[in-house]
Amino acid sequence: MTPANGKNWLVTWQLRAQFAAGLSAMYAHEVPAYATLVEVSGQVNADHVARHRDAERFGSLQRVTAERHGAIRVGSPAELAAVADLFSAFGMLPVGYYDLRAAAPPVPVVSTAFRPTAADELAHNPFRVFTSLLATRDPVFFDADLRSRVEGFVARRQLFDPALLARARTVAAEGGCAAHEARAFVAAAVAAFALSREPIDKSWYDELARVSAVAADIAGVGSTHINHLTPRVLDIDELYRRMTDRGVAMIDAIQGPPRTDGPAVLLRQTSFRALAEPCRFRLANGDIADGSLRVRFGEVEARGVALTRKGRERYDAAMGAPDPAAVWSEYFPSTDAQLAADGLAYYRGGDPSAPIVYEDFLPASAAGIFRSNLDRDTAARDATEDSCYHAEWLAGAIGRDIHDPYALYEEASR
Ligand code: OOG
Ligand code: NI
Repeated sequence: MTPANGKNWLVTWQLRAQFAAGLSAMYAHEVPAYATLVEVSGQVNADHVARHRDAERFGSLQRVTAERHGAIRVGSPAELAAVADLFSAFGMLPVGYYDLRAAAPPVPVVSTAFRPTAADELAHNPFRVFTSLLATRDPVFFDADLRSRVEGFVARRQLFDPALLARARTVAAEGGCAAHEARAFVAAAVAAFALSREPIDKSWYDELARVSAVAADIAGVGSTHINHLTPRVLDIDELYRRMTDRGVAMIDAIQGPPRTDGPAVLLRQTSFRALAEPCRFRLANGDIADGSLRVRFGEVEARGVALTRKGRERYDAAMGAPDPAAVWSEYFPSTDAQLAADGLAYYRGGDPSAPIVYEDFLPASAAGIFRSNLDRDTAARDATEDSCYHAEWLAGAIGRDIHDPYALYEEASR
């Protein structure tokens, strides 16, 4: 029987919306500061729309207020391939390649983002998940002995029930599933990203944490988890003030482009550390002891127009200045019309009143977000980087195309 989009059948974007809402409900329940963030974001957005005539040019109040991205981290290409299978059921495909090892200081991961790619899918629900893979092959971070023990540990664990993955592949192939089956499928997918309460092997976790807090978070435990879920706001400076007024200690700065009078470009983000959460450790003598870990945090973002390659080069140059805000106008014009005319940003059909929203991430910001939520940076070893991580390697390792974000923006602009 060919599935039709009726009330007995849910299509991909409807499942994606349920998945995002399910994760949000779980996260709000477990991380109270996230619930505060969502509440304040909603207020900031409503106030902003009430005061600014063109406030919805980057998306309707409804889309922006419902919008989220999440982040997860995995330990091997096989795990990343499983994530790709699961997310494909929700119409989320890998887009972009981010090498956070190139950040200063480096983070030992390479990443992609799973998201819808077609304009109508994005309009229905743009949920995306930034997904990082631990760079065990890079000798700058892992010596041969630790690498093999980490890879062995990861190979022995199972992040997802094989039945869930099989179901996801079927849902992806059929473009949706029967309404009466959706609840159980989405609930199982959401549950796979809950913070596990299983005891954690303390000596293994501590050994990894001494090398890299990211390695411990990824490979020190038997499961993966959503480590943040990010609402979108129309005015991130105002959000920052209001959260600070509520007593939530935000990181020092907003990452990404400075606030300017001209059109918002790319992505601005800020975050706060979540509180320590209770966990259980298994000690060397087999005893179980109560402990705590700070592994989940809060983040919020504002999105602007997507930049072309030429615009992105300008952006990177401006951000290289000691005070990007001070020199911004030397790099970017102050109107959409000029951004469009100069070929710096994407607009639908070239119409400067129709900006195309940036749907992706920024490596420097991502590294900053990682860092701000870790106790210590990763120590780089004195070794030659010969691991050959790159976008094509990642695509091959997970057996899927990794979409080029520029190609997607080009397509949307035509
Ligand atoms: C991902 C950090 C990157 C963003 O919004 O740039 C990120 C992580 O901490 O796992 O989510
Ligand atoms: Ni994030």
